[in-house]
Amino acid sequence: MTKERALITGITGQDGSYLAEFLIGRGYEVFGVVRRSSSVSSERVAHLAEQVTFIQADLLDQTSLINALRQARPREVYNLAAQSFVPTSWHQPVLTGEFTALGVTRMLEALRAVDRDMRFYQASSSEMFGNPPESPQDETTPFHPRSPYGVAKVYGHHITVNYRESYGLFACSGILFNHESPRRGVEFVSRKITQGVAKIKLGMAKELVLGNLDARRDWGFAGEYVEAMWQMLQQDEPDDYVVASGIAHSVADLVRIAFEFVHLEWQEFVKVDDSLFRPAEVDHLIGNSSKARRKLGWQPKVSFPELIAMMVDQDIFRLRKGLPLYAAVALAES
Ligand code: NAP
Ligand code: G4F
Repeated sequence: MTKERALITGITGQDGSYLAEFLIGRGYEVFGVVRRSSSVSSERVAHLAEQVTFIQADLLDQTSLINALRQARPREVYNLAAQSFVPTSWHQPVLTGEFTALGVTRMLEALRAVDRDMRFYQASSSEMFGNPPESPQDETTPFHPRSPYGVAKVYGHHITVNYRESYGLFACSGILFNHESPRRGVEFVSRKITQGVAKIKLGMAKELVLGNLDARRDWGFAGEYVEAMWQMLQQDEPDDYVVASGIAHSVADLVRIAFEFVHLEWQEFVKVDDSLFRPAEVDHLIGNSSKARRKLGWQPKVSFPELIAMMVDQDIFRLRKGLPLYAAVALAES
């Protein structure tokens, strides 16, 4: 039987690695877009190297995207690539716009040029809500982004909807709230905390320096959020969905639970540095994913404390074994 084919941009990132695993598990032939770099950035997918076909292309280069689609001929295209770190978007606003906003149009144009029947998933973000007028946020909540990243994602969302309405493409926008994992980038607050706690526990660090502890987010486990992406592309009609746990916690809660897991008092180790506060903060996000639960049958299973425990546990395991930062570790190993 011929395998279904899927192409993932951003396959070397957190979500790309989980989505590739998930699709391979469902019998897909997976193609992954990687950009040229002088050093290899494929730690997260090293364990999948034999099962994925990597294609060199870049969101900045239209021709490379067209050629990637011509080579892979996928049924499903998952556009996960982006400049995804909010603070960097203030330092590199134009580049963030090029990758995270215009990159979406380049992908959609590539799809239009090669095969309009391909199904398209756009990785939209709860950062689009920014300072929202209502709580919790759902698919109808107006956007009020608070960073160049959030603004770029609003563009990516609207252009996806626009191409669906203009050209009849099967294009979906998944508005995902924060999702974390042991493969999360170390600059994001969850992993910065769990790695910091692991280092302190092992005597490799003495303190953990953070910014705004009062910010609240709706955090879930990336490994199960990628399933919602796939489910969106299996529906009869394309649509947009919020994917969230429906529970918000503060950064301070995350800190407390992570330190409790290793039986340490967080107050003895955590310092707040004002320079880590953002020019404009997103104070409180909480998602209402009832549409995804109803129509996709999706629902999260891993709780917030379980997620933090998993991340601290694996950070301790990696540090003890001297494993790379993003190496996939089987849960049973750690
Ligand atoms: P991530 O770990 O930062 O991964 C980003 C990926 O994009 C990497 O594979 C990176 O490749 C690739 N990339 C960046 N610029 C590129 C370019 N010019 N051409 C080709 N590839 C490029 O992000 P993530 O957490 O997996 O998130 C996946 C997507 O979901 C992103 O679009 C993000 O904005 C969005 N999102 C994430 C969350 C979340 O909580 N994680 C929530 C909502 C939405 P390199 O390895 O070469 O850098
Ligand atoms: O972990 P963060 O950097 O994630 P943020 O800004 O919410 O963005 C992430 O989630 C979005 C979905 O809503 C994605 F679209 C986006 O790509 C990314 O994956 O920061 C979370 C909160 C912020 O309020 C920040 O001010 O944590 C606060 N924080 C406090 N101290 C910190 C720190 N954030 C970071 N990165 N580092 C700190 O030391």
